[in-house]
Amino acid sequence: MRQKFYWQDKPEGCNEAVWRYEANPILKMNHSPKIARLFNSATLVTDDKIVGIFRGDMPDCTPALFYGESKDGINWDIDDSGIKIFEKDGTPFIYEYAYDPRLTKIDDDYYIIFCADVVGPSLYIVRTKDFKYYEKLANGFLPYNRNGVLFPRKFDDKYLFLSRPSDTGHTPCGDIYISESRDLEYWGNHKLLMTAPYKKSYWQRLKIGAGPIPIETDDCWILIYHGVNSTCNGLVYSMGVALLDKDDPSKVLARGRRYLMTPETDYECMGFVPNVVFPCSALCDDEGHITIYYGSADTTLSIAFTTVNELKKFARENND
Ligand code: BMA
Repeated sequence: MRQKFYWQDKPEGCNEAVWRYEANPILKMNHSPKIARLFNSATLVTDDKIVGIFRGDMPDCTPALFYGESKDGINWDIDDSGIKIFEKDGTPFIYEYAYDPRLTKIDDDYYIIFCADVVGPSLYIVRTKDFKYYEKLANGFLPYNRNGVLFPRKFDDKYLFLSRPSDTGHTPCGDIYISESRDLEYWGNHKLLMTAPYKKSYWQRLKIGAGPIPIETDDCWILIYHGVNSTCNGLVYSMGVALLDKDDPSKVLARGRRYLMTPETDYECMGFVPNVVFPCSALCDDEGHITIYYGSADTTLSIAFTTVNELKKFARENND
């Protein structure tokens, strides 16, 4: 079925596998008096709308999570009161800040995975049925960890999860691990999936982290991820792609040595943290159209377009 979300054809003369929306960024600074910057955010298509969990930095610079809805994926109605999360016993989940959400649906439940600081940055999984009441599951992962991504279905009786163990600060290294669980609370059988550095591939030589929820295709999973390079002017965050085995995603079939996208435009190169493209979600329809949502320079939210075939071709052709 054709997409319900906004998607643009590849511009004539474009030789890239991913092309930016011409009117980026879609969400700009000071969206509301309560949200100064909206960037690394997660979206998902439901039956009648597109929903989003947004990372918004408040005017005191605290990162927090906000819920929003859209008809087209570009124009968003965002509730700036912020989502409130509860422990299973009904008491509030207390954290200092929360950021970089991912969003997926399994059966009738939506799951938000994000990093929050309770005793240092750690990953949490929250379940909601209606985007009104948010219940946190038991803490599945030890601190410190970031970039939690839950596969959108079970593999036999197991859920699969990607994460990037880290440290308390601007982690100087980081690899992607895959873990499994039968109940979304007890996680184990952790395996190393992908490392940084990788071959002669400088854009991803410092650290990497899973991006959007992986996209299932007829013969593999597409994993869009971010990779970081360290320069004398600070860190540069780019976007890349790998293909994982359809039945056993702990096997990497192909991984692009080139980046898919690196900061090039003003809104990616200038902002609170310059030189950052940070993907947290990708909408995909039955015809293979893909719209990637990515944070630009930790300041605004942007989108870029591609297709299932473009990403597979890119990963396979650059897998050297
Ligand atoms: C990472 C995360 C992201 C951020 C990126 C660039 O460590 O904190 O939220 O976009 O750094 O600042």
